[in-house]
Amino acid sequence: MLDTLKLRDGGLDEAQKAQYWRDGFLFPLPAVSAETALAARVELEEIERNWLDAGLPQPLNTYKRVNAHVVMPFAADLARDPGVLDVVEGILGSDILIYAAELFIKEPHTTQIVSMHQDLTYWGLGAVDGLVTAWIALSAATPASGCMDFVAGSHKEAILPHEDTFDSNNLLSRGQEVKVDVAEKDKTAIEIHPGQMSLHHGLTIHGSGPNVSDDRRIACVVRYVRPDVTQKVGDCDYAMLARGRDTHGNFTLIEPPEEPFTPEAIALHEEIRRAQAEVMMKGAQSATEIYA
Ligand SMILES: O=C(O)CCC(=O)C(=O)O
Repeated sequence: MLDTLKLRDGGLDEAQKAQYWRDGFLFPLPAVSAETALAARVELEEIERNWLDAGLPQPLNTYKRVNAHVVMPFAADLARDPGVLDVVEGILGSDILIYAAELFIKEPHTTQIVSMHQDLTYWGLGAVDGLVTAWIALSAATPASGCMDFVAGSHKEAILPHEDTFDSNNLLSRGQEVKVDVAEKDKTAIEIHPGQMSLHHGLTIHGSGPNVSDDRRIACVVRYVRPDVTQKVGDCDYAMLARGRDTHGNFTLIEPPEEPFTPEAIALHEEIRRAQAEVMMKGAQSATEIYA
């Protein structure tokens, strides 16, 4: 287990920024305190108890996997946490929008994996540098619990061809897999612990294995964009202002929720999900529940 990287005045120093741009990822970074991570997990598990069978328009899993920050206050709070944003600012600059927040959960002793892929493949945003993902651990992410593996330097590639598998054992929407054989020796295991995070570039090849541990592997995964990023495939797209100003107006700005699953937030979530499904599922040969 690596030591947490030391920040300078809460942010990245020049060597850490250079490492991110060289490798396409950086970890283990402090995100929130272990207490805050635990409180977020408790809130998530309360939502799982209270809302699973509460007659939501979509299955609860859809709200967890797609734009959780629109309907779950704890996800919007984590995404706007000043400690996280101070670090993200070192990559994107001082104007920061939240493009998405997703809960990637692997239950103990399950076989679900994430195939090796590049995030930007189906998002309609192009092969941009202005998107970074903060993967915030709410439980231990270790090789046993199915932590992510990154391929260093792979963000310098274009968007590579991917194949859709629609495999139900794959947590990704299309089960997409990059058509490149990644050797085990080229993978870096991203072990992080509750309250820590990793950052990765939108083109970095990454995936993760099954959770053979006794605990759930829970991450709140936040995608941040600079305001100059644009949706190039869909007619419109959405983002939440996290810090600074929206200097470009490329996204419809949305507000964080005050309570879980208010009717207004559910309606907004559906509007965004439909717009993003047009882009995410373009050309797909099969359907998937979260973007149905
Ligand atoms: O949580 C995982 O194992 C994979 C998440 C992922 O693909 C991502 O954060 O881009």
